[in-house]
Amino acid sequence: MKKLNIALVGAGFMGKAHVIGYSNMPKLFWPAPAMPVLKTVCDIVPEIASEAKERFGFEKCCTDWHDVVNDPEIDVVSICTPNNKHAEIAIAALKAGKHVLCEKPIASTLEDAKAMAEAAAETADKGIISMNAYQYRRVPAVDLAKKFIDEGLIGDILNIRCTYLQSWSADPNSPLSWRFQKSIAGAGTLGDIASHVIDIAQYLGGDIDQVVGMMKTYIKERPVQEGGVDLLGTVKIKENAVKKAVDVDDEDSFLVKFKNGAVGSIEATRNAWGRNNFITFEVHGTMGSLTFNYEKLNELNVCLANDPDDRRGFKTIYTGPASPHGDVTWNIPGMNIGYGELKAIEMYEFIKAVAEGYQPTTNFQVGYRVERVCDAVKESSEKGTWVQVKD
Ligand code: SOE
Repeated sequence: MKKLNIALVGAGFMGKAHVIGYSNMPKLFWPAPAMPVLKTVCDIVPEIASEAKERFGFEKCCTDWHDVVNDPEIDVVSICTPNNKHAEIAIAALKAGKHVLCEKPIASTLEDAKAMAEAAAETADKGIISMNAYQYRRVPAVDLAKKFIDEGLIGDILNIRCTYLQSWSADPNSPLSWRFQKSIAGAGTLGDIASHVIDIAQYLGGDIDQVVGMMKTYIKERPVQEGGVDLLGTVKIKENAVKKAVDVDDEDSFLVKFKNGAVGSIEATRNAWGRNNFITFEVHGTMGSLTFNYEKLNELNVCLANDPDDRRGFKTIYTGPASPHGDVTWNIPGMNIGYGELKAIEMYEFIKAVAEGYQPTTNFQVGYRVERVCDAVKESSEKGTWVQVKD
């Protein structure tokens, strides 16, 4: 079986998720499209790099990403750094002939996102694969929703309502990670999590054409965390810690018009106590409705208009072996999958695309389109008007 040497750049929380995905993929999907080999892990913090080598089982570690991009042994670069580093690493890796899986949002600026999409388009001709890590569209229940839509079972889509609500930054004393700094993250909630549901909305409903919305920052400063590690509010900071300004959005709410005439809404915040990874959508069509909530990710709710009047209502489908990506699920529906299996699905899609030589559904062009929607939301929030998403 073909082997692909993987380099991971950025060994924090998301780096761990990529490793779990690569390691478990062949155990769940067999025969695997190719065998990922954990070759090199790179992190700018030397202790994190060497700990990740030992913990995750990489053969080598380093602290400078140029070393992996210039290493002829490396086939694939998985980018899990803060957003402002995505473009330079991804473009250099693509130009060096490496396949690239990059975390979302694609970049911290629209210019960088465009440059990445252009580099991906140029190198695609040479068989180089790019992918953005918009994994939630690959949840089996979400893919099943897409199947219902594609098969015309809920008719023409009228409305798609999405939310992504989390709670990890609701405490004003949770640390000022890079996710609250515009120079590193580019945007706050918008790029970090609204981007996921923008991707899902466009996956299910086609391209978004126009947006009108608002963005708000409630918590204007946060205590500085020591050590530079992205602790996502799980750590308590010392009471007298220095506070610094937050210059990104906490909360985004916007209405959308799709190119196909459907309408919808998207809301996102990381400050909603009690909401943890509350990714939801409702799709209403002329012939039925679909609803999903990631906090119950093994369930899709379906209501079909043609059911008899006295028994029309939502029924719950529990995803399992018969569902999209059923290999990843256990033998009996209801045994359920979680975030770890989802990462294995993501790596399966990526490695399969690399092994078979086609661009996956969340390639850099798709990531760039999400970024253009985000940019239109920013402009709309400043101007208070509907804004056209640039084509
Ligand atoms: C933090 O909000 C975060 O880690 C996001 O960056 C991820 O994209 C999301 O999937 C989980 O939450």
